[in-house]
Amino acid sequence: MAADGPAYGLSGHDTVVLDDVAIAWMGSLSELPDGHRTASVLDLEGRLVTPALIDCHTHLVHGGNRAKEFEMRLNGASYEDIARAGGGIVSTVAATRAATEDDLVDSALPRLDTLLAEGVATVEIKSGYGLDTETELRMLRAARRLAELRPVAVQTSFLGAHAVPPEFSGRNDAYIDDECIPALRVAQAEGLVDAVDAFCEGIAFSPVEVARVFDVARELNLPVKIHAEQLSDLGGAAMAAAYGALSADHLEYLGEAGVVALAKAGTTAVILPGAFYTLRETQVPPIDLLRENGVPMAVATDANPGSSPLTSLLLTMNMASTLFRLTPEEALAGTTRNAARALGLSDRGVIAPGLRADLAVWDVEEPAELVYRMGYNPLFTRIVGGEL
Ligand code: DI6
Ligand code: FE
Repeated sequence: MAADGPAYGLSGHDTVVLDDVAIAWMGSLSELPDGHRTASVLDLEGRLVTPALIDCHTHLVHGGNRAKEFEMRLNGASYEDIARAGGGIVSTVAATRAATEDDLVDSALPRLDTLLAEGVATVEIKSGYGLDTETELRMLRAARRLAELRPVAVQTSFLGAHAVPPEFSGRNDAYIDDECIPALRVAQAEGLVDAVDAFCEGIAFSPVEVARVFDVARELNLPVKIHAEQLSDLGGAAMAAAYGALSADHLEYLGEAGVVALAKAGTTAVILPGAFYTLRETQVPPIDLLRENGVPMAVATDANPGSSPLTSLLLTMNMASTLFRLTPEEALAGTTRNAARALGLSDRGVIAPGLRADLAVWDVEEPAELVYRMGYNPLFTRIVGGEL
């Protein structure tokens, strides 16, 4: 198998031996140890091999879509018009509550397939459009089912603190105590939760409210992550860092104190250019500060029906470079090594002996091509858990 030179964290080795689900050996073909000589050979004819891609922040499972609302807005409708027509996040909550588990799986599959076709082998999927116990559980079950239906690893995040549902309007504390936290406990008991996420924002939950959910996550031994500083700086990222958060995501309005807090805690910054683009945001996340402070940066689609109806991770990498000035090397690290970090997964995201044999093989001459093109898919093949 071909790999690239030393940059991009790629090995430069021409041969990788896969042992079942793991990488057993890598090096030069002329030095292949005797024990591996009987392995079957797949000649990739000099193609580029990278770790399989990881989309570490998605809301892939949900009912309905918001194309009508998109159209209304572009035809001049106001926010109130859209709300009166039942639009916004509440409309996705209603559609998700009305959907069966099969409906949720069926509607998510084409979105998932679009990601997989571009070399993705691990996807994080959040709940958060149910906002009642029954529907949050149904979303998480649907997310788990996707991993049985396709060769992909799914990491779930419980996002009960995504929005206040209409029946709790103006009663954030009651929602958190009486619905969100009990739902989290049940979901965790059923093995449906890998991490706990929350939307910390003026239109969602305050740092103090989120901390109450995170206290329960800590009690349940679940790692936390946070949507923070997307529209304003409430100090959500620093609060999450104090809980040892795996990641803080969005971060357009993150200030220097927040950056320093992330660096101290080893929290990964997940940047989401799809939401920035869709919302026509102009405030760019503090990339230079994150870089200077050594905060690992991941890049993800934020695939969701409202603020980021985006299911191309390659296009997302291009956006991260063009809109936020990540280097192509940083963009690729953002969907491999650092995306694995954002999920707390130490067994993937790089090509190294002992790690999962999740690889993407590309018809490109150099890695920057993966980031530079828009709307072009050079994937040759995907190897997931050692399987072609
Ligand atoms: N950040 C967002 O931009 C969205 N959720 C989030 O946590 C919006 C989700 C939606 O509009 O459906
Ligand atoms: Fe999100």
